[in-house]
This record gives sequence, C-alpha cells and structure tokens, in this order.
Amino acid sequence: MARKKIALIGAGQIGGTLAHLAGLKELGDVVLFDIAEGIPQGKGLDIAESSPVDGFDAGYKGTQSYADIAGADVIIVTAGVPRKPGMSRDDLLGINLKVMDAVGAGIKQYAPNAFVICITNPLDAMVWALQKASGLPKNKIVGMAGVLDSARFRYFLAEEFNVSVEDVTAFVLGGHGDDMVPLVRYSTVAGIPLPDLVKMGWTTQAKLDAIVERTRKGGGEIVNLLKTGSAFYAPAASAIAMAESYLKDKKRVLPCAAHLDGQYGVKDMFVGVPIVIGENGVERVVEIEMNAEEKAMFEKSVASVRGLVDACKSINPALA
Ligand code: A3D
Repeated sequence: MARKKIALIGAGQIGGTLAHLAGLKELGDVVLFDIAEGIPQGKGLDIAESSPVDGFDAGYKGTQSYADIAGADVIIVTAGVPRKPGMSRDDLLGINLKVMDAVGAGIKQYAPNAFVICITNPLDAMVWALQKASGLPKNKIVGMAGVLDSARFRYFLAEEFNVSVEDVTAFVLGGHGDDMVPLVRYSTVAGIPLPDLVKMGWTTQAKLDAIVERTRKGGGEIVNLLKTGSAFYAPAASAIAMAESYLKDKKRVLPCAAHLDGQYGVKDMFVGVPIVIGENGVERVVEIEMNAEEKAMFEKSVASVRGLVDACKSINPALA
C-alpha cells in the first residue's frame, strides 16, 4: 500500500516540528511548503538525515510550488505570522487573512480531497476563512486549538495533584482566545470530576480557579517567555494527534474548532467543540448540556469569534 502523504503549508516553528513528529510516527511522506526559499528544503533534508538514527522511513520534500501538495491525504496549515509579546491573536487577523486566501486557492486547485487542519491564528476565524477560500466540504476542515488548550489544562492539573498526565482528562469548549471555556465538571482524574476532588481535599477551589485562568492565558505565558514567537512543540503534537485519528480512522473524541450548523445554537461558524475524527473527517459533533454559568461563558466566547468573522467579512466581502 502506498504511503500516505502529509502536506505542511508553512514550515516555520510549528511546521518543522510537525514534519519531525510525522516522520517519527511514520504517518507518511511529508511535503513542506513555504514562501521562504530554502527553509522547507533545509528542514526537510535535516529531518530526513535524522531518520537513519531514529529508524523511520518517510520521504521529505521542501517546495515553493503548490503543485507538490497534489494528492495529499492530510494538510496542516501554519502559514502566516505568530504573536510577539504585547500582541493579541486578533492583531494577526489582517495579515493572516490574506495568507488564508492564497493557501485556500492552492488547496482548491491541487488537493481538494485532503483532510485539512488549520493552526494559523486567530484560529476560529482563520479556519472559517480557509474553508471559504478552499471550498472544502465542512466535514473535511477543522481548526486545532482545543487539544492544545486541554493538554495545557491537563498538564497543570497533573502537576497540582502529583499524578500522571495520562490519568487526567480535561474538557475545553469555545473559541481559542482568553475567554475559552475550560469545563471543570467534565474534567477528571481517573474519572473523578474536579469538583469532587475539591471536596476530597485534593486541592482548593481557589487553586482550581487559578489553574483555569492559567490555562486560558497559556499561550500568552509562552509568548512572554520566548519573546520572539509563540508555542510550537505542544501545538504540533496536538495537530499530529488529530491527523493520526483521521489517517488511522481511530475515531478519537477531540475538542476541535469544527463547523457548526445549528449545534450549540451556532450557525456557519467554527467554534471549539468535542468531535469524532475518523476516516470521514468530522464524523460527529458531540453536543453536551451546559448549565447557566457554562452557557454564559460559552456565549461570550462565541461572541468574540463572531466579531472576528465579521471583521474578516468586512476586510474581504467576497468571503461573506
Ligand atoms: P512561524 O515560525 O513564523 O512560521 C510561519 C511560517 O509561515 C513562516 O515560515 C513563513 O515563511 C510562512 N508563511 C508566511 N506566509 C506564507 C504564505 N503565504 N504561504 C506559505 N507560507 C507562508 O510561526 P509558527 O509556526 O510559530 O506559528 C504559525 C501560526 O500558528 C501562527 O499564526 C501562530 O499564531 C499560530 N499558532 C496557533 C496556535 C493554536 O493553538 C491555534 C498555537 C501556536 C501558534
């Protein structure tokens, strides 16, 4: 059976890490596309030269030509600019919207059957714009954010409880912004919900509230430390988990920015919700009941995403 083909649009910090992880996990052959000449070629060759040491077989090709993504099974988009200290994700909108136009046209022409994962910020608006620009079916395009946000939440909780990260599950809803919605009562340690752990004396409500707040600002914490860009190891690992679920038809239940057509009361927007990813792309949107407080937080988050989508429509009316 022929190897799967994974095209990475954007070969920067996240793109390079994605290329390395895709090889280490033998997900398929990798094409790195970037407008910066030499970068995708150099990164591809460097990673290929590590393959004899780590013992994996994967082809690597760096390119400036969209024709090379033809026939890709999965495309992961990180093209654009990342945040610097003092910038919000929303400050990136104008520049990255133009990038989504170009990337969407490339995908439409050469790889309209791929499953596409968008990472470029501001995430929920960029995945919306990329779907419009590419014309991809709504079940074949998602945004990566919730897997990362919930991984951050899980990591902070595992540290607080001094237990394995593997036994902590977390549930995050809403847009990928500082008003995302970490759902405490659906997050557990080995099945025990967080409010019960507070009652059991494992932590205090105040500490839990601080962890929720740290999760919401998790991206900014890394930006402030790095100073020259934003997080890339955990974002890449998160997108690879999504790609793997599609390529291997694992049907994992993952929080992703998915197209909503009435679910959660939202229409024609991409917002973070739990979905099942399998061979057909987005196979199911999981709708949960929210209490009044959760609903209010979710609606606030959706309103921020709507504001960004409206900004995209006013910059580029052709997308509306
Ligand atoms: P960076 O290392 O700057 O890589 C971006 C790459 O995109 C560069 O190599 C550019 O040359 C390339 N590029 C720019 N314009 C184009 C174009 N038109 N076509 C092809 N390539 C182009 O950034 P990064 O990898 O650190 O981050 C990439 C994106 O992911 C940024 O928008 C970040 O804000 C975003 N990001 C999202 C998350 C989420 O959780 C959603 C997390 C971290 C970063």
